[in-house]
Amino acid sequence: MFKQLTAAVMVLGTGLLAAQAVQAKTVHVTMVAKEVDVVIDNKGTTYPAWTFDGTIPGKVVRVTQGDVVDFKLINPKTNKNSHSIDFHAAEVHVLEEFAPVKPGETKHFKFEARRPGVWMYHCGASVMAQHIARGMYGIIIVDPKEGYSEAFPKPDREYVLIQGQYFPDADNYKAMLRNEGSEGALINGKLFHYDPVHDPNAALALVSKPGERVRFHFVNANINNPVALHPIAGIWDRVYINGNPRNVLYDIATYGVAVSEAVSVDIVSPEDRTTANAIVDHTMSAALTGAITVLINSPDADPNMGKGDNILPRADIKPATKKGGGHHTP
Ligand SMILES: [Cu+2]
Repeated sequence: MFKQLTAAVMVLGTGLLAAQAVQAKTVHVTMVAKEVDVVIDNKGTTYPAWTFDGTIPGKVVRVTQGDVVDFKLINPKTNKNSHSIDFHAAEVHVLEEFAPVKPGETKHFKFEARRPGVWMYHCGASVMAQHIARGMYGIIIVDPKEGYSEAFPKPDREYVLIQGQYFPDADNYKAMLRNEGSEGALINGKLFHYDPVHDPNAALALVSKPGERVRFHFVNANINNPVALHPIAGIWDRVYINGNPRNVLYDIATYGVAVSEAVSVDIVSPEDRTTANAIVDHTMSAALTGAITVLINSPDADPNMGKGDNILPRADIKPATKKGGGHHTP
């Protein structure tokens, strides 16, 4: 009897916990616009970037569907330019919440993340092409309030990959608008960031164990070019358009990602052997200038990679003493 009661109480307790887990909350997010030099490749080439919080891309914002994002953008008076933020997950007023913020000013607004999925955020200040090309973009993940399900299984690991176009001539926005002068593809802010095969200076590759489900949250932050997202030596087990569990496709070789689109794609490697994939933008002009990411599926995979706060690994490369363009091909 006592055992049954205890079990009943435990079930009740679990139910309460589950109910609490989906209760909407307010998530406070602050970003500081920073016009700073950042390292743009694995050998330490620096670039005069415009950023959220000093990195390309900005930090991962992660909330649950129904949460209110209480957002603050600080534009320090030491900056030269106005900046703004445009969350694709927000349904607001483009001329109010998303308005440019002058140096020395702060913008504060709230929005409810009503719809689940993965969404780009970016600066929309003029000239927008330049603000995005120089690095002001990131991802907001809105986890579905229902949680995981058969249609949307819990992944064993997750990685964020954000692709951008690299324009070494950072001031030449006219060239950017003509789509001229782009000399590489950035993945999470660096050329060949996770590709030790094509870049001997690359310190990082992404990892999983054989048979694990790895979910990539991918954002096309190019200013002009679509992306042909393909896992070489693998197949996307599922593609969730815009990261929404209801928008599922199966068994896809290449998924076309429009400019500003975000997508979640799953890969499940064979259980019985070590494999490796090259996650590429199959557009050759992008792949061969930086958009290749190596995923190694082996039993000795670091158990911490692709989990918790480690879904957007950043190689910590010291700036090289000599400045210059970072153009190189494998
Ligand atoms: Cu900006």
